[in-house]
Amino acid sequence: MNSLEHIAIIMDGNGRWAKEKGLPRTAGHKKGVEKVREIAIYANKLGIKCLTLYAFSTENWKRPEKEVNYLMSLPKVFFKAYLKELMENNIKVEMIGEWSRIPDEAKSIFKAAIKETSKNTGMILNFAMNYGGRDEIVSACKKYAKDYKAGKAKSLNEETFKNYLMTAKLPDVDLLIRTSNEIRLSNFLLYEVAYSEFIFIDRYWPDFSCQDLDDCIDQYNKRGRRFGDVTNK
Ligand code: V0D
Repeated sequence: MNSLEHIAIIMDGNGRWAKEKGLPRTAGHKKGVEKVREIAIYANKLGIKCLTLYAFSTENWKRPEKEVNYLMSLPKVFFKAYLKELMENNIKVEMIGEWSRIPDEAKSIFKAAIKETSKNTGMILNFAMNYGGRDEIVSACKKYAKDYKAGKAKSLNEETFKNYLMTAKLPDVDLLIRTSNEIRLSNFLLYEVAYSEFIFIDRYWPDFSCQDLDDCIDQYNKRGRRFGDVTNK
């Protein structure tokens, strides 16, 4: 069986879920938050080391201001409702993305949650917030150039470059799941998914279940990952 340390999920379909039910989009997002809790607790119980969730992309700023504001209120809703449970489950919260544009209130809530859970040793629940894969790579290049200029840089190769990415300390992504039947990467973890398995599931994120996660993991385990090598690692 292939080891499965890091799962990344593009949580798509909240708007469509709501529309089909005749509800406002915000109702879909709210349901989506509850789903984040359910899946995170379950993944931690399964022994997954890291779960990266695409919460807000650099593209999402183009949405109507009201929706953006609502989305930015969700981290607070999430932590208010579930921080205690995250602590009880030994889950550690982390974040990747470009912090600068995040509203101050949301930013201070993240910081508090990251700090409060920093000593937990269970699963890393990693939120991608105002994250873009190309932006991450360009930022890494800039950081490297700065180190190079200061004479602090090691020679550049795939391994040393990884250290400049926001995911430097995280294991490689083994499995990437996208819900809602969209077959695109949408600028999510570009460098990190070089050898990942991809699963696109026809299920809106609010309807995604622990059983669905089990099914994805079963599928992952059935696929022999070979890294271009003939031996099955
Ligand atoms: C809406 C589906 C949790 C996707 C899930 C700011 C769209 C629910 C968070 C969250 C969102 C983020 C950071 C954090 C704690 C919780 C979240 C956003 C959207 C965008 F530290 N759900 N969630 N953030 N949705």
